[in-house]
Amino acid sequence: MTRVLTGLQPSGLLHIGNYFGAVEPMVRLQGESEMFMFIPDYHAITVPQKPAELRRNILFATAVYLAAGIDPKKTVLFQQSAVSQHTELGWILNCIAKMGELGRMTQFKDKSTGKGENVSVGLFDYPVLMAADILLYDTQAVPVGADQKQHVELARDLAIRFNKTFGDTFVVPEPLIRKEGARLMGLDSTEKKMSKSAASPKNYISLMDDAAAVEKKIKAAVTDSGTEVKAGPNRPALTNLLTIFSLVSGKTVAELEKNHEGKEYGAFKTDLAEAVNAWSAPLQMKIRELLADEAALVAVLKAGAEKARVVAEKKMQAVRTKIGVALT
Ligand code: ATP
Ligand code: LTN
Repeated sequence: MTRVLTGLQPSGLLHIGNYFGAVEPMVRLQGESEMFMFIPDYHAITVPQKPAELRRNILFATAVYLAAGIDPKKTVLFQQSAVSQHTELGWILNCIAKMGELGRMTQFKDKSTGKGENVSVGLFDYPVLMAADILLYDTQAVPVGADQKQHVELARDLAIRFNKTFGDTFVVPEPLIRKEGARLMGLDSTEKKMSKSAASPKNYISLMDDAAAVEKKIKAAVTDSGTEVKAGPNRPALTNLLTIFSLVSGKTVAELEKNHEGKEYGAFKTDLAEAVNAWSAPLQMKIRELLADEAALVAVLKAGAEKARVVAEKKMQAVRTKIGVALT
């Protein structure tokens, strides 16, 4: 069975790009793979967080995964900070990672631009902790959106480097990036991906947006010149909207184009907003139900951490021996 692992930062807001890029692929793989899904709360603190909010966001993320269909009997679901082997391996990998390779990470460049020296060391070091998350579990496949490919490649490089230096220890992981929907673009721009840290909320559709907000955002979304509801290489805006439509409705882009032949952008957008809302309403209801029982969410994470710890500690024992710090 393939070992699969992913995590999404608990930032309080999840948009449909996050959902289709990383959550839904996990749900689909359940049952046919060995699944690990965790909440990278120590990644979240690479930028300042208010403690009470972070706590709430960890519980929210847990509720979203469960509502999406992650089954704790089939997926080991846990909090990163509850398994201290992540930070322990992170430190060791820090000692083989190079400043140069981390400096080339585009996410770091994007997030640090304009901030001068005033960014945390953690933000720079973020991908090394991510490599530790992946390598601890002998992960073979990492479902992520296209933007995280470079980070998974760093995890590969570090695994190969460690194995060469100290002997075979880590499985070399592969990113698992879906064909359609691995990089949903912002609604307000065809140049930038949908992103929770976008300047305007018009950039994204949050999983928790109500029907009116979704309609407003979709109505305001940029379109391509012309009037046809058609995807194509020179039609980035309609391609993006049709991709979203296809993801939420399960219909193919070709089918959707056919259904909207001769219709104007306005009517298409109304249909799209309806489809998004029909998809998100039951999900939102489940999320709210789950959030109402905080103790149950905490119990799920606790049970998951116990299982994860066993796997992670076994790997760490091998690592400590290989590098020479284990004395007995
Ligand atoms: P930020 O923009 O603040 O960095 P984000 O929206 O990119 O946040 P992350 O928490 O970095 O979200 O990503 C969580 C997961 O969602 C990752 O696997 C990432 O690749 C995926 N993802 C993020 N944005 C998109 C997108 N626009 N389309 C598809 N997948 C995405
Ligand atoms: N960097 C990822 C979150 C993340 C992750 C991981 C994803 C942290 N550790 C391990 C996959 C595997 C992001 O979504 N921004």
